[in-house]
Amino acid sequence: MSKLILTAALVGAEVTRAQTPYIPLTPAEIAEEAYRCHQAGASIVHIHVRDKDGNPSQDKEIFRETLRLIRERCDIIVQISTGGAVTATVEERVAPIALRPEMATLTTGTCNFGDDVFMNSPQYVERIAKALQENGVKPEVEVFEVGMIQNALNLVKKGLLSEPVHFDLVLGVPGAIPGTAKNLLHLVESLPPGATWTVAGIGRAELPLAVMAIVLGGHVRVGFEDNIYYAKGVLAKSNAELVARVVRIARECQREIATPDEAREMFGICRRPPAARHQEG
Ligand code: KMH
Ligand code: ZN
Repeated sequence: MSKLILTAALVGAEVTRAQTPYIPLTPAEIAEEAYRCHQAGASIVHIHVRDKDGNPSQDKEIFRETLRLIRERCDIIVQISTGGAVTATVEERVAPIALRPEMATLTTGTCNFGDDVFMNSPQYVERIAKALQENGVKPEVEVFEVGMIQNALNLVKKGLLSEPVHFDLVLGVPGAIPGTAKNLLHLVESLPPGATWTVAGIGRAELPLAVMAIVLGGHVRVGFEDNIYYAKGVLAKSNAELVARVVRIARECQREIATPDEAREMFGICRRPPAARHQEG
């Protein structure tokens, strides 16, 4: 089995300080949290950013500053969100891709998202896929429903997405595919040959689905974007606590943890020289 790639989804667009005082919101807080997760064993951080009032933002300059501060602290792979918040326009969502991060997300279909709709029309998806391709950014395809896998394969046919495709299977968002073991198996069995996959279980689904991914040969995402609790009623004090627990379980299962460079190699990410990283756009 390949080494386990751990992603920490540090902040998201929805979680507030009222829900957890431990959520990092400013570029400096996000960079510090990225460093802690790197030390705990994560090789990728998935990041959103917030404005000065703590509201979700796709502002390229806030992303630029956050990327710079993370890069000062450690060599973790930074994966930016092109999903943003449900209120973001497609142009806002595309904007930070010009910074040419090593990775970014690409959701390949529309779904309900709590009381809202996470809009990813074919036109939106193609717009984002093209921007990723033009900027040489490795996509992580976010799958909230099984049909989104086929939509990704249609992008491959159109030449807008390169194989092998890397998927993030997101289970447990209210309004989309529920976070059950059976659903994870169905999604994994629906992937094309050669694909790699990570699982992101939302809320209480985070831990059991992470354990399944460890033994099935997938990869794991944890973090406050998906789940703010360490145990029932007990808030995690840092994203790094959630990362460290998965590292301990994986080691007990004899699954080694990938370093950022090993993850780059597994995902075919061309390592950009430090000076060239995040300087574009
Ligand atoms: N905040 C969600 C509406 C992504 O990062 O690409 C979308 C999301 C997916 O978080
Ligand atoms: Zn996200």
